[in-house]
Amino acid sequence: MRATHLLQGLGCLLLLGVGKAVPFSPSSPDQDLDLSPRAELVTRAPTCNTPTNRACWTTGFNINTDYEASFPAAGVVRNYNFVITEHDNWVGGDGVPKKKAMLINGQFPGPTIRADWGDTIRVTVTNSLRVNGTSIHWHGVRMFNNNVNDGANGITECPIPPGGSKVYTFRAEQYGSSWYHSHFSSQYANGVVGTIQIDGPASLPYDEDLGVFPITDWYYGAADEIQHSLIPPPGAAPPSDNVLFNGKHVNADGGGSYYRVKLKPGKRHRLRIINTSVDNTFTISLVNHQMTVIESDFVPVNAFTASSLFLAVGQRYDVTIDANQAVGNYWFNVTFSASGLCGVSNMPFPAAIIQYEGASNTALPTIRGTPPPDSRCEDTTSLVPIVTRTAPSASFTASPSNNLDVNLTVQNWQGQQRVYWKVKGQDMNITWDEPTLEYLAKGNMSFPQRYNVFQVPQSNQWSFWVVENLLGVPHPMHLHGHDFLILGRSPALADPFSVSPRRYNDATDRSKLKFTNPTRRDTTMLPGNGWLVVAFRTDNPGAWLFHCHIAWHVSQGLSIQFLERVQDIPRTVPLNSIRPNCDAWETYYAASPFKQFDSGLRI
Ligand SMILES: *[C@@H]1O[C@H](CO)[C@@H](O)[C@H](O)[C@H]1NC(C)=O
Ligand SMILES: *[C@@H]1O[C@H](CO)[C@@H](O)[C@H](O)[C@H]1NC(C)=O
Ligand SMILES: *[C@@H]1O[C@H](CO)[C@@H](O)[C@H](O)[C@H]1NC(C)=O
Ligand SMILES: *[C@@H]1O[C@H](CO)[C@@H](O)[C@H](O)[C@H]1NC(C)=O
Ligand SMILES: *[C@@H]1O[C@H](CO)[C@@H](O)[C@H](O)[C@H]1NC(C)=O
Ligand SMILES: *[C@@H]1O[C@H](CO)[C@@H](O)[C@H](O)[C@H]1NC(C)=O
Ligand SMILES: [Cu+2]
Repeated sequence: MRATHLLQGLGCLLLLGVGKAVPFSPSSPDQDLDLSPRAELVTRAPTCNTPTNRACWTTGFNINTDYEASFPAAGVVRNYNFVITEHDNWVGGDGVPKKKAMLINGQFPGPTIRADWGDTIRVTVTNSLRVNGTSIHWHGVRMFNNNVNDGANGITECPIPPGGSKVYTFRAEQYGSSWYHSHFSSQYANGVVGTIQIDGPASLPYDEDLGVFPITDWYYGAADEIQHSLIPPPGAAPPSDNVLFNGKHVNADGGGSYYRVKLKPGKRHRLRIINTSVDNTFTISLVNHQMTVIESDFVPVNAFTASSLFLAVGQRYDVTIDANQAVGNYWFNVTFSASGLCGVSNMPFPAAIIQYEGASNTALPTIRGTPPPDSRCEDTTSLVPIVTRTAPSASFTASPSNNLDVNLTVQNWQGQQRVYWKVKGQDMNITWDEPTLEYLAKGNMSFPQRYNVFQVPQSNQWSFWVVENLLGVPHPMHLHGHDFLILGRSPALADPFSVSPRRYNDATDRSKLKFTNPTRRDTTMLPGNGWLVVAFRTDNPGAWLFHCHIAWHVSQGLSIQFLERVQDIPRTVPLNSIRPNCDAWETYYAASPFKQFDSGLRI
């Protein structure tokens, strides 16, 4: 195996962050909507959104509305009940038993949360696991003035103990497609994950909305055991056992079945593709069809057409697909980078099937198609957001204070060698029952070094960060509480291990940065032995994680937290609201034989 392979699996730690601050004033009474995935909403917003005009939403709100400035008044409250349970040798959607599954409402993927733009979402999470805590992070949800609902245990809350429950409440200020997942160590690799669909305007007309389409790597082992096996060097991530499309796929022995995406001939369909992987990043392509991207993460973009798309863990693409080919079945392929740098799978050619109405329900596609160009593990930065943002170039100075370097070390831990990922020389290692917000509640600003706290105190300023990768392994970097502007990065190389680290050099690299409406999203790739410059505006007080979204890496420490406008946090969120759950967790954990053995954070 190549060294690059070995390193790719090193765990990142993830931190979750949730925010909440704006008082909610729902205009209609709560309704209990027991929505199975893709079920129609009981109550829809009145809308001018039609197949010929998707840009329209409702009076005063359309595709050009800046949703960081305004969004529709509180509509319906969407109530969900999530009960997380534990299952041994659970037979998943590919027909193979998984040693340990942890499922929401007994299903994988978990229930789809569906709401209209502006609605209030309220999810009651009950932990019915045997011994694990849990916390649920709502990936990409801005959580404006709502840090306490970000679901990052050890940062914004204590874990929910077995037998406990917690209500998460937040507004659907953004619209589009996303997902949620446990942030308790590598628990989401056991199945604690589901999708979010928030209906709103779109940058292109389409006829049919096919809903969410999560694609994920899948492991037959138990997440805890895999994570334990990564403690000693090289600590490299294992290949996934399979790749599931909306929870389904064939298995290596020929069992299981392909997921079929149904298209209506002659119609234009919207599909919300979400990478809910633990480790694997991949490229998708459709035999004989193009995809038109209309939104990336929660950011609507000028529509553009592509024959293949690379999705890092956590990234989403809303695409339209025209059913303009002969009625039949076509492969929907997932392809891994030949470099192995973006993860590997024991399932070499994962695929779903695009099936036209009128085509055989059982026949397999016959055209193999052409493999897409190798992604080199690099996401596109040519997306053009419809609502523009410009960062002031004069405000950007690269200095040691905004430099974050990512490196790997091996250190002694409890008498054995252990792999750590460090940012600026420190691996993240939080204490579950002392979240950052608890420190603030006590008025204690003396955070342990291992909390990796970076203060951004000024209000409504642009905050610039230069991230440098001192190793060849690329990392999908995710920020909570914000979309960041991707100002620039070094190009991905076919073999990033062949060069020494390329650091950001202001004299030669500044001219390569794009300050005027660059790609804006919440997750992007940090190139191997390369650099990345991102910027966000300090408009959302809170403790927000910035971490690698490879669950194994976040568990191994690859995370920091931005403590944004700490003086404003207490007036935007009720810090004492986290106390009851923390009390319950402390009581539980003191008596539990199952202790934290990693950063405590994973996506
Ligand atoms: C989480 O649960 C798994 C499976 O029950 C167990 O093996 C592991 O020790 C638990 N970890 C923690 C930290 O509770
Ligand atoms: C999902 O993200 C992971 C990690 O970045 C990546 O290895 C995988 O290829 C992605 N999957 C898709 C379908 O893009
Ligand atoms: C798509 O997937 C199918 C089924 O695994 C495979 O036979 C075909 O070669 C793949 N095509 C491409 C372009 O990867
Ligand atoms: C990165 O880590 C390696 C191994 O621990 C170490 O030798 C090297 O000096 C580190 N690089 C920097 C720039 O700190
Ligand atoms: C603040 O937290 C630090 C780190 O846990 C601790 O050492 C210190 O005693 C605390 N200070 C106060 C005033 O509680
Ligand atoms: C995290 O920090 C605690 C407290 O200092 C320490 O006991 C533990 O070993 C650390 N965990 C790791 C994985 O280094
Ligand atoms: Cu990583």
